[in-house]
Amino acid sequence: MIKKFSLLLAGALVCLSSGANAAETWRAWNIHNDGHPNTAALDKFAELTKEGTKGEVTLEVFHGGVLGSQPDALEQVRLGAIEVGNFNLGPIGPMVKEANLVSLPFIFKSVPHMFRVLDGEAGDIISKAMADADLKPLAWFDAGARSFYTQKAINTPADVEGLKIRVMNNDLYTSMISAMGGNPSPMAFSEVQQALKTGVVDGAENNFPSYKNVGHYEVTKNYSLSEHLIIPECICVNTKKFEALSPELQEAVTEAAKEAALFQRELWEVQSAEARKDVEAAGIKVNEIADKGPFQEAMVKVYDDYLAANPDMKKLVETAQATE
Ligand code: GTR
Repeated sequence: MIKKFSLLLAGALVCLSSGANAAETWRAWNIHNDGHPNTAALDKFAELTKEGTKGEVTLEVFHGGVLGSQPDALEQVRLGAIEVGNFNLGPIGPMVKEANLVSLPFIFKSVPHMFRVLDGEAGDIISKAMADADLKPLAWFDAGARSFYTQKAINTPADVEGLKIRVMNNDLYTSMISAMGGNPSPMAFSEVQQALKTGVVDGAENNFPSYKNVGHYEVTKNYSLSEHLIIPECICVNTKKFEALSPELQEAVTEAAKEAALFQRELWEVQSAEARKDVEAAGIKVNEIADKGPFQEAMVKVYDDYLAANPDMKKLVETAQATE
């Protein structure tokens, strides 16, 4: 009897350590609420993962940033305390140097150009570096372009002078605002609306869905289309958790992420146009900037300083710039 029991126990242990049949539940972090395209895309990812892995991997998605701020959640995923999340590559830059490519202002000519860069050699280098840092990207989301919103319209870099502008956590964004004579204020996303309302900051920058979805449009009057940053987002998973899955399950989860990303990109196109219309209907003035040249010129110093401090990033920058 004892012998039989120990055999059974040994069998169970082998099974557990190989991870062969152990069904997994992964926690997924999402900063956005209902009504944002990424929320729908993450729910889709959960549905497709369950289907594709036949219930071997189940995702429990936590929306609205309830599992913590983005920089905290990134650390949690790296540690394996949260398994997966939809992250903006902006706050990943300080953790994974290669990912900072996308945070150089005006590095991409357009969203399609950004996807072409990610699908090429530069994307492979970024993906590998992120995976090595325990943030393996399974698929890329569209996040449009980020523009400034403030009380008065911005037409030239001089209009940013003296303004306190909220940015995400990344030294490149602080340099970007400083290069225009503004005062950068890094802050968690969840604090921005209150900071705008109370005048702690004069403005912020984001895409239309985020501007609308968390009510930033209620407390700023002008959205000026500087489109200075085009930052991709990822579905990123803790590398070790992912690699502990069987090759079949890895493939199924990757497929689910890629399909969810295609869904996200379609939704993004429709819903970011809708978000623009909605804020305009609510009285926001969307200000077209006739000439973005002066903004690009103001960024020369940002590139120079950055490349002087990170000469090993030069090749990656050139690869992105040379991508048609
Ligand atoms: C949004 C993005 C979030 C977060 C936020 C921010 O556009 O989807 O992940 O980065 O911007 O400004 O903090």
